[in-house]
Amino acid sequence: MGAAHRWVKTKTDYDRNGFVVIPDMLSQEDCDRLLVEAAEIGRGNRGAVRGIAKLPDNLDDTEVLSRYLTVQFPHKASELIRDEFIAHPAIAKVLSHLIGPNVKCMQSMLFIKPSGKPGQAWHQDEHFIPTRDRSLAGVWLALDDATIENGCLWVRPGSHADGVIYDTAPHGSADFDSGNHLTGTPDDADMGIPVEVKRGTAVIFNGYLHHRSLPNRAPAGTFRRALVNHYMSANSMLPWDWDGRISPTRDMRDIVMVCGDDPYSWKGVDDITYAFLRAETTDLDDPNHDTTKKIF
Ligand SMILES: O=C(O)CCC(=O)C(=O)O
Repeated sequence: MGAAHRWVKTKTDYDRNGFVVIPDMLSQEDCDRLLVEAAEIGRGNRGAVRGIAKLPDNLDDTEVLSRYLTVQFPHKASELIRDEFIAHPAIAKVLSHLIGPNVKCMQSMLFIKPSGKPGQAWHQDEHFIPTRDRSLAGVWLALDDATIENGCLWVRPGSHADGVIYDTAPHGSADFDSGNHLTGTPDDADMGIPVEVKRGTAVIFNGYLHHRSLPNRAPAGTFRRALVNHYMSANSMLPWDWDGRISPTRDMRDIVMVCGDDPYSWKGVDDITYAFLRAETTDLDDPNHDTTKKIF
């Protein structure tokens, strides 16, 4: 199969299933560099991350990383992630085929997920990050082999296709971080399929796809690390209030261009988001636990 046909097949699969798996999106060396960077972020040795204080130098990487489930917006604290991995050429190339020639990024997340930490309940990313044209795509980059045991992604293939954002309700389970999961979908009991992948693989999924992950039940001292970036067509404005952190807006402009042109470049770009440690909300008895908020 020639390159052009391969791209057509990749796009057809993405449109039909709502996700594609692309092995070797990152080299093993890139994964190593990102894992070193993750530990430096965790030590407080990169830019400010709200919720992370500078740690003593004598802690090893495992001791450092075991403290964290997810760092939100790591590209705001890490030059490496911002300059090399948001608009990584291999990612830009695939997205230009899946989304269109003009692509921008508005979010990154660094999952550390040490053994014993919870998963993420069924959700749709467009519930949190609304685009006008349904072009949101998550690029989930495995930095460790992701397995059922250590909490890989699970997806419901084709669940994006009806273009409906479903309601959410408390899940009441300690297996999952945050409070809510999807409800009232065509089949809430659908277990979906696990997406077990090797390190360096990208799982690219549509913002309407129902997806989740289970807890990391692998032996103590191990991790299921992944860098997840969210992208969309730059032709669409982004009416995203950053989950209530900023005033309602027609077009959130804290974006990074990934490929092509920005039709709204005349608006300039903002610098309003910041890196922070995502609060873990598995303590469902905590009266301050806000089940309505979650950022993906
Ligand atoms: O990596 C995970 O555990 C969950 C990722 C996820 O839900 C997302 O990227 O939207």
